[in-house]
Amino acid sequence: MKERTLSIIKPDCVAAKNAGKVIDMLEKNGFSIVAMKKIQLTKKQAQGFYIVHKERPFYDSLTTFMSEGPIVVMVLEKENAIADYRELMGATNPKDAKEGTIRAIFATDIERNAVHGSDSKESADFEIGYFFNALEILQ
Ligand code: FUP
Repeated sequence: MKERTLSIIKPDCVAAKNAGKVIDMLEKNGFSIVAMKKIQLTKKQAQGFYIVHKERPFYDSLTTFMSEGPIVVMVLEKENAIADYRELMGATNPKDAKEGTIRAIFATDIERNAVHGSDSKESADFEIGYFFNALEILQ
C-alpha cells in the first residue's frame, strides 16, 4: 500500500542551494511529491514541530537552527515511504550515515543535518497535519 511521509529540507541545505539536488534524489528513488512549499518557521513554530524533543538538551539550539532561514516542506508518497525515506536520508549524525545517503552528501553535523523525515506512521500523520491542510494533500 502507498504510504505518505513528511520531508523537510532544512535551513542549512536550502541556504547551500542543495534543495534541487535533494528533490532530484527523491524523484530518482521513486518518491512522488504530493505537496510542497518553501516557508520560514518562527521559533515558536519550530518548537511546536519538535515538541517531542522538548526535554532534550539540544531542543533550544535545534529550534533556533530550524527557524534561521527558509525550509522546503514536502509530503512524499511511495510504497513503504516512511522507512524507505529514512534509509535514503541516512543516520542522524552524518558521520554515521552510509555513503550515498542525503545526509552523507549534504549534512554538516548532527544538528545541521540537511533533512528531516517522519520516523513512524503516527509522526507522519502529526507532521503532515502540522504543515498542510486537508485540501492541499487531497489527491
Ligand atoms: P532524526 O529522526 O534522524 O531526525 O533524529 P532525531 O529525531 O533523533 O532528532 C531530531 C533532530 O534533532 C535531528 F535531526 C537533529 C537534532 N539532534 C541534535 O541536534 N543533537 C542530537 O544529539 C540529536 C538530535
